[in-house]
Amino acid sequence: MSQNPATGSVVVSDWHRCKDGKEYFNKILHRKKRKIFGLLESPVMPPHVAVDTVHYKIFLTGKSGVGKTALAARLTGRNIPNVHYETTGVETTVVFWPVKLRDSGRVLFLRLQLWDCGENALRRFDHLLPSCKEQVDAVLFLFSFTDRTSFDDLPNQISKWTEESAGRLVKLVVGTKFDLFMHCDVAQRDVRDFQETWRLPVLRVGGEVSNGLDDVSPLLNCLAEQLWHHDCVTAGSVGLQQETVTLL
Ligand SMILES: Nc1nc2c(ncn2[C@@H]2O[C@H](COP(=O)(O)OP(=O)(O)O)[C@@H](O)[C@H]2O)c(=O)[nH]1
Ligand SMILES: [Mg+2]
Repeated sequence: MSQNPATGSVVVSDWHRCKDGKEYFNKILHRKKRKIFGLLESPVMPPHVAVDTVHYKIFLTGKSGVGKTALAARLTGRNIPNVHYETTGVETTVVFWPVKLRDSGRVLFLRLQLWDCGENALRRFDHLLPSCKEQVDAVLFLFSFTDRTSFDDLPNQISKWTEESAGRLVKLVVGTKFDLFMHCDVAQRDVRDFQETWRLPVLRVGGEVSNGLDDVSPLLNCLAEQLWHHDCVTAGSVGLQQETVTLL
């Protein structure tokens, strides 16, 4: 697997704050709040604006109560459930996110389908995990800053997915409940050490969901970068293989 791209090297960071991004970000907002998209809905751009939409399937994993359902809500601009109840099966949510590629200036709409599955349901129904894994593009490994065991279990979780996927997957780590610093159980030094050892991006989330895009843009841009870079590397290596076959 190639090295992860540096933050901001693939897509324009903070594009949601730039003037030329406004037209695109307006399509995912409604009265200054995030627009909720159903499974069959998508942002509609005027005919003269050609934008390709790239589809990705993203699986959220982490122990029960770590904040998977809350993260899916946060990324779509919905309120976080105050009371924890175990997700009863699989819940899928669609997030649209426009990005501008730094090299070419090309604009893409990412359509991220988030798959959030309750841990109990996964244990009880054997068919759920295979369908979550089918054609998955990225896995978000969640740990909670207030639960040390969820952090300590990350290497185990990541290794399991790495063995199976053989580098086909984008992996990101998300630390939740970063707002509950009084109860923090994971030191920043430990996070830095983890990041150096595993060479995976670690993002931090927490607090109330805001209506603005500042809250979600670091995570969504980071995910966009990793996914697009991964696609380019895969397409490049496929191209090379085909060239070799033609030469032979
Ligand atoms: N303060 C705070 N609470 C959170 C955060 N994320 C999740 N929670 C709370 O933690 C509990 C479990 O979250 P949930 O998303 O249902 O966990 P899941 O079992 O992994 O889906 C809920 O009561 C949420 O309100 C966060 O970032 N900050
Ligand atoms: Mg849940």
